[in-house]
Amino acid sequence: MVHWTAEEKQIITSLWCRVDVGNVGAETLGCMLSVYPWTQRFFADFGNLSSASAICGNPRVKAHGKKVLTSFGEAVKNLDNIKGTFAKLSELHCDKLHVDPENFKLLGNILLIVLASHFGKEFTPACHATFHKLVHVVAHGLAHRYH
Ligand code: HNI
Repeated sequence: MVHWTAEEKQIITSLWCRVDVGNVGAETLGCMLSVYPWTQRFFADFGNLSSASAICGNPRVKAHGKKVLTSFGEAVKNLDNIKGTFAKLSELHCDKLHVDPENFKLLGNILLIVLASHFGKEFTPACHATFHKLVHVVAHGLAHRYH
């Protein structure tokens, strides 16, 4: 099981309660779709994803980004049981959606960049290291069904 120090838990919860899941979620998902365009194939019914500005303005991207980041917040609430928390979602992404688990890592890395840009200097190296660990654990939890 993953171990979190008291300091790591403190860093995660104190930053996360200030994350605007709507904005950060939309930006993170939008950025993934722009920078890694092959991820668009999972969202074929989302409408216009033909350019970065189309992606940014796409209401389905915004809504889904919020949904994904809200779900990510469940990991923050359940740091000691991330695998269990994402068991059902892992089944969905694997069995139904057939999402390549590599993409969870891509999304996690983008989330780090978006958080760093939102929080600026407050996103200290300790913060970065802790969130890096968190996105890794979440990606691992979501990929669990594939193992
Ligand atoms: Ni993901 C649906 C959470 C990464 C493709 N995804 C969901 C839902 C949640 C969710 C919650 C809604 C489930 C439901 O309707 O019951 N996804 C997460 C989380 C991460 C993640 C927490 C990573 C941190 N998903 C990804 C990635 C891809 C992805 C990286 C593809 C590249 N997800 C999907 C697709 C759907 C989806 C596709 C269905 C979308 C729809 O509504 O049609």
